[in-house]
Amino acid sequence: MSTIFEQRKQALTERYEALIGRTNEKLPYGNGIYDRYKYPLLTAEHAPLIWRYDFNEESNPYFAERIGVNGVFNPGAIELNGKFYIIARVEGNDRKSFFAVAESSSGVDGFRFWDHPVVLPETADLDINVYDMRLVQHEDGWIYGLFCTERKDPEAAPGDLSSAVAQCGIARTKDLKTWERLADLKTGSAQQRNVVLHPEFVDGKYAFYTRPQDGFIAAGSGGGIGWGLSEQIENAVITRETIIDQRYYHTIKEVKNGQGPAPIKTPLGWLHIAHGVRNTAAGLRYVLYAFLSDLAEPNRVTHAPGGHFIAPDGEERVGDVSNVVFCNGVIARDNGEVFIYYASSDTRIHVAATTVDQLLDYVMNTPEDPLRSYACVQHRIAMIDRNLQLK
Ligand code: M1P
Repeated sequence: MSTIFEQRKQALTERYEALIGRTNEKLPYGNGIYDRYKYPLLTAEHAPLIWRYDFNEESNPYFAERIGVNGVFNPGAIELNGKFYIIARVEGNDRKSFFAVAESSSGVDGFRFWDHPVVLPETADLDINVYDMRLVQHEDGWIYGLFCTERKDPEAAPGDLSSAVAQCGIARTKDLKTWERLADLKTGSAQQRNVVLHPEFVDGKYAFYTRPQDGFIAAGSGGGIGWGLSEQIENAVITRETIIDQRYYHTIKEVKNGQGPAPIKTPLGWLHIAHGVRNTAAGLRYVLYAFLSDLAEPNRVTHAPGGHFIAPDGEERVGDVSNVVFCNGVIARDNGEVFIYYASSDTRIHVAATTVDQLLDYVMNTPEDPLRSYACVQHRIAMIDRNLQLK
């Protein structure tokens, strides 16, 4: 007769292995721009059992979960030596996030976390929470991870336990295992989130996409996605920050926006995926949008399709922070395939598959947001009339 410990350990192990081994499949139809996959790639249930359960029967006779995982979301991504790696934001039941690497041979299923989460060195100003790492293979030879480091606001009034300061942390690695922490990015903005390193030098300098903001949540006077250069990456400083992708009234990015992963280099320009946020009676709604910028001047937007590119759909709509899709990881393969890794509702990770050709077609042929209902109708009627001629 086996013990409770043995029964539970065996049943949970079998369930875990079935989850990791599950084959994913493209959902039918798609929209001609990208294809979603049926199953999330990573969820809290994908966190290894050795992270959550004490495997010693004497100290854990019920095989009870000791250190729970609440969610796995907002992944950075990279392809190295033919393998696909996601660096996920893993949030414990205690609300603290950390980074962990999961590896797959296909990029669309079979993601398995390495045994140990990332040990991210700290600076003298200790991080309280870290999240949303953007992985960038930079032309200087390092893989950089830029992430949000959050600390309690030292200026907060007594009793205010919520005010926080977000800034951009920088770490680098060659193998995703050993990380060197550099000083946090310095800019003139009170807060920064969604900072991304451009993969190439621009005018011999390190180039950053930023998102200046006045408050921890509110962008305030922060007008959109910013851009700045730094002479060096160690003790990086941006002295001049300009807005390259502005927020607008009554658009999908009215309240705030932020660069997603580092942009993809194509012969026709840099392809960007970003998120836009608007307010609703049900709270903030996060969607993804895309745009193209100039090859020689990545800070000059050349094509800006109107509306969202990916919006929460089906189960994606619900989670810890509902009505959110967020992307900080993409893999553009040498054969033109693109895997977009995105999270839904601060809870789980999905993949959408497309190609550079499809993305270029999308950004170059989708009309810009004309900012008024009447003008939107004119766009649509023009297409309807062309189609009627072709029917
Ligand atoms: O909860 C939605 C997202 O909110 C923040 O993004 P932003 O700074 O653009 O508002 C981040 O905390 C992000 O992690 C989170 O998914």
